[in-house]
Amino acid sequence: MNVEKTLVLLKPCTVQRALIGEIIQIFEKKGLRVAGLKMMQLDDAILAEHYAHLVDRPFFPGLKASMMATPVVALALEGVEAIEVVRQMAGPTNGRKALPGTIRGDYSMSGQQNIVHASDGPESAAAELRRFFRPEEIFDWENPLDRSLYSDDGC
Ligand code: IDP
Ligand code: MG
Repeated sequence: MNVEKTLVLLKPCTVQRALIGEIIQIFEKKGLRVAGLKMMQLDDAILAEHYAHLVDRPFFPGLKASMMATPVVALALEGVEAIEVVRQMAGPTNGRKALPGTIRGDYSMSGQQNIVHASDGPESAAAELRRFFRPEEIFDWENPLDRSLYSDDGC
């Protein structure tokens, strides 16, 4: 049973548009478990690390400013194959290209102000969870409803 944890950031555009609760509810309704949750103000250092693959792009200063405009909400979400499930739920980067039914497709008209960050694979999920959470801020809790979320073998 491939239970994974993945990192989601609710971006400042989401905080400003008062969509924090609505977006968290989408993940909860899907059956993803909230294993960690915190609000935090990002700075230059953490964004240079988090978006290291984009530091040389012309839009990087604007991206950084947009990610520091307000605090973000960081979520550690858990579930079977959670990393891929959450990426599918987020949809493609550009909200104008993302299909309706995805979070970006339903809530974003932008390639930058696109509501959520979601880890894109097992290595990045592990690194990003370490970047945004201390170990004691991520919780493993018993959920009796797991039996109605999954089959006995996790299917
Ligand atoms: P992802 O968030 O779908 O994984 P990445 O390519 O990793 O997409 O880019 C990280 C973030 O950088 C995007 O979510 C978006 O906010 C921003 N971004 C990506 N491409 C552009 C662009 O061309 N212009 C402005 N911002 C961009
Ligand atoms: Mg990415």
